[in-house]
Formats: sequence, structure tokens, C-alpha cells
Amino acid sequence: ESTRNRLIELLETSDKQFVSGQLLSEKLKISRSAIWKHMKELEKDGYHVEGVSRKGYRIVKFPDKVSENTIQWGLRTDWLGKKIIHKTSTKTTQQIAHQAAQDNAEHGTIIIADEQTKGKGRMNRQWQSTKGKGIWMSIILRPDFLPVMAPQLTLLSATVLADAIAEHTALTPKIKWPNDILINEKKTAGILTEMQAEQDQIQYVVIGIGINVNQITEDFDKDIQDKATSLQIQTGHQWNIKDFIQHVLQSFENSYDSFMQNGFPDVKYKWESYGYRIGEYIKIKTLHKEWKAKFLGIAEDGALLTKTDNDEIKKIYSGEIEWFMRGED
Ligand code: BTX
Repeated sequence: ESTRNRLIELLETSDKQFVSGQLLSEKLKISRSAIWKHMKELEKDGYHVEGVSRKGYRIVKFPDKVSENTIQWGLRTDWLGKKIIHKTSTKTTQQIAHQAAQDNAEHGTIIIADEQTKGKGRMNRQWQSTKGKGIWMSIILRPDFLPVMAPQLTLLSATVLADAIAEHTALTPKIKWPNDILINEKKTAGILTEMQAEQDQIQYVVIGIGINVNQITEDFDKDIQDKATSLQIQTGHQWNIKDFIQHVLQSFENSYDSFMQNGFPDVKYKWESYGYRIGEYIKIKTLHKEWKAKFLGIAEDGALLTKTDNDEIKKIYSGEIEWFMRGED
């Protein structure tokens, strides 16, 4: 673990009390002047550090913004977000994540930006990522399982976001197949999973997570104003982005660990409990054909589960789906 992370832990547990320079120097195995340099870095980041001779250091004011230090401060995860790369502005955190992963970034590394100027959706769509108004984050994972299981991680991520939103805000999110998070029928969050794999081995997976937090309607471009929403629009007040990031990271780690231990069934039930319009008729479109079926939920392997008109149960692995207008089918 990095020296900075351990320093943060020590200052955190001392709360508002002074921590002596000697203690810090012993625990961190660094010199007094190295400690002083770390304190200067924290000050640059907006922390107010009080240093009193013979007493030591204590933090008297904490910044509100998002940074590597502020996300680390109070984060209780074991492996997720131990390494954080934060950018004030970038094209897309996905690209930084791929680069970092190719440079051997560890499992659980996260990349987070205040703003993305070329945020990516699925299938080359665009993801609007207004400065300081949402969570624009990529998580690097190195799971030890077959590439065909990667879509299960996307479904897992959707349940994590739904859980985090429900717990943090008391709103009632829905997951629209495969991974849109809706509140009152409007999109609040999206997930983009990208993977680097060789034959039957995953090198790494990048889970891109976008959550609209503090936008007002006018922050979205005209063309999506009627289908996008944010926690602020839904609750009528602003949310602390750093706190919410920590909540998402904690939920993600818990769910991921339990998925690795217990497999997909729990994820499936959770996903279905949030599932949008399960039991209704959908139109399924692939490259060559289009048909109608009843949407039953998701299968044990993460596929879309449907029932055709002649009562055949069919799993769907790719293609777009569309619901009929309410009452139309
Ligand atoms: P998606 O393809 O499901 O959704 C993209 C579509 O959603 C767009 O075509 C547009 O209609 C609509 N849309 C665009 N921006 C927003 C928004 N902010 N809120 C609601 N609807 C919107 C979903 O793709 C996957 C999004 C992943 C975003 C994360 S952010 C961190 C990471 N970096 C990055 O570039 N992408 C991921």
C-alpha cells in the first residue's frame, strides 16, 4: 500500500487529535522532512494542516472536492480504489484505463474525471459528462475467469449502481436490459464494459460507469433532455459526489467479492428485483430478423430469457430489444 494511503489512514484514526511527527515517521518508515512534504501535498489539495512543534500534525479542515486524497480519506474497501487516478478534465476515462491496464495497473485501480470531453457510450454513442456534475469513472479488473463471463460483470455492475442509488438516496431505480439505470423511466446512469482478452484468458476488463448526480435539466443537450435525469432532478437537492463515489466503490467491492465466491445466482435475483418491465412483451432485433417474445428475466448465465408465442423458452445473447408502448401489445 502506498505511503500516502497509510498516512491518510493514520491521520484519519487520530481524528482531530495531533499525531506526532515521530510516530508518523516510525509507522511510515520515512524521514520527518518526507512527512512534511506529504503535508504540503495535502495542503495543495485543499486540506488545512496544523503543525505544532512538540505536538505534531492534525487536519483542521477538509476539502469538499473530488481528488485522489479525498476519495481515499474514509474509504473502507480492501482492494478497490487503493490506486486512484484523478483528472480534472479528460477525453474519456476509458482510454486512460486501457493505457494504465496495458502498463500493468493493478486489479481495482480506478480512473475518475470531473469532466469528459469525449465521453463514450456503447456502440460509439456519446456520453455527456458535464464538469463536476456526475461520476465519470472507470474500474480496472483482472478477473480470473473466461471471457464469455464478462457480460455477467456488466449485469453485476448494474445491480451495484441500483443498490448504491437506492441506499444513498432512497429513490427507486430500475435496470433496463442490459444496463441502463432508470429513475421514473429516465436514464440516470450507464455502464460500458470493455475487455482485452486472448483466446480463453481475460487480460483485463474496464468497467466504465457514468452516473448523473447534480445536473439540472438544462445541463443536458436538448436531444436528451426528455430521456435523461439526475439524482438532483429526482430529489430536488444536490449530492456530495465524493461521498457517493465512496458508497459506489464499497458496494462494488462487496458485490464483486460475493460474486467471486458464490457465482451468478445472487446477481441474477438482484438484477431481476430491479428489472424494468419484466413479464411484458418485447421486440427483439438482430442483424437479420425481428420477432416478438415475452421478457422473462435473465438466465443463469446472464443471457436474456424470453418465451416465444409457441411457448418456447429462448435465450438471447445479442441484439437490441424494444418494449411495446404500454397497452400496445
Ligand atoms: P449507452 O450507449 O447506453 O447510452 C448512450 C446514449 O444515452 C446516448 O446516445 C444518449 O442518447 C444518451 N445519453 C448520453 N449522455 C447521457 C447522460 N449523461 N445521461 C443520460 N443519457 C445520456 C451508456 O451508453 C454507457 C455510458 C458509460 C459512461 C461512462 S463514464 C466513465 C466511462 N468513460 C466513458 O467515456 N464512458 C464511461
